[in-house]
Amino acid sequence: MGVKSSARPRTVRLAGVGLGGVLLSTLLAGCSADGIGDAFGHFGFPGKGISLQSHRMYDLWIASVIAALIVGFFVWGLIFWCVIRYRKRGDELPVQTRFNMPMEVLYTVTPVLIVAVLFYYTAIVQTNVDKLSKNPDQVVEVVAFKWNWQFNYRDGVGPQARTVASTLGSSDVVPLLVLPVGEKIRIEETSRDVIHSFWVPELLFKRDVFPGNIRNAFEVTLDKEGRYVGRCAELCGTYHAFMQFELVAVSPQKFDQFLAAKKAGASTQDAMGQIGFTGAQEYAVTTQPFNTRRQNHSWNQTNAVASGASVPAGAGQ
Ligand SMILES: [Cu+2]
Repeated sequence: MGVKSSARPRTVRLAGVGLGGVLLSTLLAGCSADGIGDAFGHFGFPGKGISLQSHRMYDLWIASVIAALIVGFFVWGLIFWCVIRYRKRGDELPVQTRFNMPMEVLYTVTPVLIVAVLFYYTAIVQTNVDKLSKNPDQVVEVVAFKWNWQFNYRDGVGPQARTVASTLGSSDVVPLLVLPVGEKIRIEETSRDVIHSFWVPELLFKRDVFPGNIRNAFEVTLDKEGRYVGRCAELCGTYHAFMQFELVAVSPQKFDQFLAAKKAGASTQDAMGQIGFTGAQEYAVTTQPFNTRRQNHSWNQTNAVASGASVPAGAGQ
């Protein structure tokens, strides 16, 4: 009797799992995640990203959310169906279906399958994003320090390569990282003091910058010109929040001109001027230098004293 009454839900569940699996595989296999993401505000991501690598991560994210929603709607549906179908009708004890082995196996196997599928696609995307090519088109060494950035354009890969041009950030000028679209760019990271983290939200990617011998490297191929804010994403001290930079993605022709100007001794702002950015455009447009001078109103103590004075007697500390 117990087996008979549980037969229908099990069939429904099996059918649902099968359907979910097919949908999940189709979506993760790369059918149009873009359109769905657009329609639902990218499900929390800042957008599709500006590099080939970020598009892969974006597709994985959208497909994973959709897979989760499919499972979610299925489970919510079953819950509401049970609540209504099996609501209390009298004092008689309902049919007990515990120790139903097929059910128990299904409960165990289904989540394992879902995790395995998600793991499989995550591993593929991660391998792709972490892949380093033998001969990148550009190599940039990112040097982080308290509390700014230096970008060194290099003539090869590894610590033995030479720096051919450099941009150093200061408290007055936000450093610009000018890079070409459509080329394989290797970023090599090193820090002068503590651990920082290189983060351009639009790349949908960040990577820690370590001091010492650890030289983290990754590659991006940008596919959208524009200007994008970059930040330090690892709490590194008092002025951590001031560690901003700007990624300027330009055409390869403009990049070559920019680099030639830098090699000839031009400042980054002058070199920006030579490739068509004038006036305020020579400087960062997505962020601005912070005021590094501490002032009275930026100290919490001032407020603490003011509010402390208004605490009624006996209200405690
Ligand atoms: Cu930092």
